Amino acid sequence: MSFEEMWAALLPVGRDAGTGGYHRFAWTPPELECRAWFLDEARRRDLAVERDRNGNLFAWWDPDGTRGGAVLTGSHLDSVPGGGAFDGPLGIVSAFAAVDLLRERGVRPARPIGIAAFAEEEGARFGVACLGSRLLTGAISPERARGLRDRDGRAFADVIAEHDLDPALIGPDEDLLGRVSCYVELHVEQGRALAEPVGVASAIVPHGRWRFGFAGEGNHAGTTLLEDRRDPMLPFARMVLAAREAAGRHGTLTTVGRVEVVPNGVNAIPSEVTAWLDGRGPADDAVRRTVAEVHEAARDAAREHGVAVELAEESYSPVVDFDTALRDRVAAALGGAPVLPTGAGHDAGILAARLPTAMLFVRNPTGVSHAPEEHAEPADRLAGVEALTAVLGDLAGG
Ligand code: HGY
Ligand code: MN
Ligand code: MN
Ligand code: MN
Repeated sequence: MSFEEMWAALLPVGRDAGTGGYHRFAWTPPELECRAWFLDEARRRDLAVERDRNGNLFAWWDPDGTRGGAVLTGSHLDSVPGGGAFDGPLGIVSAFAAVDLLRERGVRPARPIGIAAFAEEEGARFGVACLGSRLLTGAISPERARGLRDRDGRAFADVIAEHDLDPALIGPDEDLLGRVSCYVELHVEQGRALAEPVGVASAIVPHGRWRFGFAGEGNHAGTTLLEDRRDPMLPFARMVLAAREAAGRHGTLTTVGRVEVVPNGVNAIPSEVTAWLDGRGPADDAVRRTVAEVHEAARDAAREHGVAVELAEESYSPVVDFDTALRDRVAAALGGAPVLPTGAGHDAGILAARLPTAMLFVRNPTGVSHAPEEHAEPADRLAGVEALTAVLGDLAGG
């Protein structure tokens, strides 16, 4: 199957016909359909397929059966709610297309080439970003992961058990990591910095997620006087505004989402509000100060309204500076390419703690991501495949 044929096959999966946004949450039917597509494409190419103990998928091209020193590429299949078509899948479709090109050109890699589809990269179902690659590398404890719950209250352990994964076995896989020499991820650009079709990543800025829980007192909207209310909506509202104000003060970026209101009626004062804060910025201390100021504002407002507030840090990734030797080698394999940082997190950022890691970005003319307008032109997609082919051919030798 050509790139465009693979792309056409994936495009409708999990896509909302009305908004054009994608809803491919880990272990839900659309994402399972994408997983099946991944396995089909791997088998079509006689690649050895592997699912690790955490549910990450791998397809290996290992003509000499050496198993070791593999060059791994790939990305993720899951999406944010209402996400774009390219964030994740572009890296995987491009990887299969790059293997095809290498074979067409008679390349027999001296090292195995692997294609990964990491599970729950967006954290859209269980809240923690890059859950699959965090488990693989030991960046999250299996105990904590087992207890993570989705928005229906279902535990991660129970969900993966339905897919023949043993929750007792999730966690680092040193054998698998030991078979990999480096990881190169191709991803759609999530911004508008690229003037050329393909760029190379220099770094990922610090970013994290914090869960705010506001507990008040549910009551009747029509019979509870203002002075008798303990309405969690009010400190929540203050938290949202404080997030924007603090970001402005510290040059950071804050976003509030994944809001749950209980019971979320119109004529019932809520008893609880849960809201997640996504915080990112140029430096750790700027992000930390931003979150601290949001927390302080939320606490003050909670006190004023007789509401309890709880803050939990769900995930935090300090700045990732990609391996400079690999970065420069990748740029050289492309005959030179723009080098740029990103404000988006990636599995590559998690794997960078364990392996030399690099990223390629494919130009996005809209600059929009995590929304249906995310885009990459066909010519740029093919430029991305050519770039990945050159990089894999260089790194895997042969
Ligand atoms: O949220 C992110 O930064 C990434 O797109 N997962
Ligand atoms: Mn994303
Ligand atoms: Mn992504
Ligand atoms: Mn009533």
